[in-house]
Amino acid sequence: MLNTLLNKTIAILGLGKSGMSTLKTLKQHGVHIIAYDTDEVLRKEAAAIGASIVDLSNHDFTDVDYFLISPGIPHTFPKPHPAAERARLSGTPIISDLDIFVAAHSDYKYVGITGTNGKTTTTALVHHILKEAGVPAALGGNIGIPVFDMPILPAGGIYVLELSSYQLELTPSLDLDIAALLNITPDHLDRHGGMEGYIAAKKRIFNRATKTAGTNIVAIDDTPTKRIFAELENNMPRFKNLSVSTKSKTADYYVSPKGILFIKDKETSDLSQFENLKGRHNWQNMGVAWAITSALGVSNSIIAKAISSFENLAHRQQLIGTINGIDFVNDSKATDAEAVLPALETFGDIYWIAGGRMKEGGIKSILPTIAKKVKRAFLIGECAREFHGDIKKLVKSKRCDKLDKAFKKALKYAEKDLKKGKVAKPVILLSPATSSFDQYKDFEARGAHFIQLFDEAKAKAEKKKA
Ligand code: UMA
Repeated sequence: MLNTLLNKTIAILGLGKSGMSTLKTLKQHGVHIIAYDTDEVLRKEAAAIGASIVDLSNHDFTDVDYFLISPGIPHTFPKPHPAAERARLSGTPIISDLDIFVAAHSDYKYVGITGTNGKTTTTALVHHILKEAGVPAALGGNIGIPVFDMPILPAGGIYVLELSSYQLELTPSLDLDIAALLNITPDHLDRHGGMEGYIAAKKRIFNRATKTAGTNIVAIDDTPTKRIFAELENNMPRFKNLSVSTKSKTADYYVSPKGILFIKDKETSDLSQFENLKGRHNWQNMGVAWAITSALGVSNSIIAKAISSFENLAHRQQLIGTINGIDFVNDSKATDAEAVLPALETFGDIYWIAGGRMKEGGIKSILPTIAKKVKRAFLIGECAREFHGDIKKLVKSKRCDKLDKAFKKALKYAEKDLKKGKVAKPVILLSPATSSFDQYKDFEARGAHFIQLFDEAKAKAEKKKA
């Protein structure tokens, strides 16, 4: 329990969502906290809650029992934050909010879900299915809900956690009942010293602090996850190891090219019926969510019913509305090329808004799909010039710098093409293939801006009609 921390000193670096939430909870339990953030407003807020404000970059950590670092601040690659170096020198464990939470609430069941793409949808879906099945459950982690903001559940409750590679590196106390991995493609490589480091971080989801039994679920549709599943079968024979696949018929959960889910070869459900979770990538998400909730004892009929009532999440292929026959889809969460593919594959006649701060590899790996599916591209942010260079011979492309301009131009061209009968059902899709940090606080702020522009355009169109 948190009382064991009563006479300890915890240093918190980064007072964003997770740091501030931890600070508030620990202060309520009388823990001594020293804290720092480069943002002065956050420092003042923390001081008002009772933290001692100390610049941790210059701190001698010998008086600190645990060093809690925000997941976005590097502690190893590309270069450790000076405070992380100091903590390491003095032997202070470097941990996350999750590590304190799970150690302090060890009586509950935990489900953890990771993967490069789809983890937010799958985590929210698992939580929704459990709720519909009448199981007390709470949702948190990388999904945007810091673990200390989750409610304390009644006995028998299940915490469903979305876990990022950053968090997995900082949570040695993790002791999941069910650990699930969706997919691994290159992402955050600078933070993990390359692909092998990234794979190693993802693999940590299967480490258990104490448990000697449980369930591991792996979607085996890419090379790294296939390799990891083989390792689990060899090294963790006392655990139940289940595979999910949209490619391999021998997987425990196999989804056929038509979307039929077979569980251990038995036809169980037609996943293509779920209009709220369109696209093949969602078959993988549903397959994994099905395997998790089934392992927790939920019946197939309740799972199917719950999936049909699931509301898809904001910023992930979120249909925000229609103006004069043109659909607007906010996919701001698609922060790398791999994450953009599902949206490009799902929609037709795409007027694509992309760009921002480029990730490793840019969009080179998806050029054939861009050429096939995009009618026109409108490029924004730091990498607009580079993306334009990549695609200008394949599709009509314009550099727009800011989202406002890209939105206006996309709408203008979609209206014109629709009027001329060049397209039947245009979709203006924000699916950036980049991080947002060159122009926005995060992908949510970028998506919110897109929605605001839509609301303004919709009001204008309605006024014109009236
Ligand atoms: N800061 C410093 N010094 C520095 C650098 C940063 O003080 O040198 C401060 C910043 O001013 C800021 C804080 O540290 O106040 C950074 O906060 P953060 O963004 O690292 O962390 P939180 O706001 O606590 O959000 C984190 C996750 N952020 C990251 O992993 C980058 C959120 O995931 C998560 O939802 C939240 O905890 C709740 O658990 C977001 C994310 O982008 C969605 N995740 C990545 C992803 O999905 O790809 C991994």
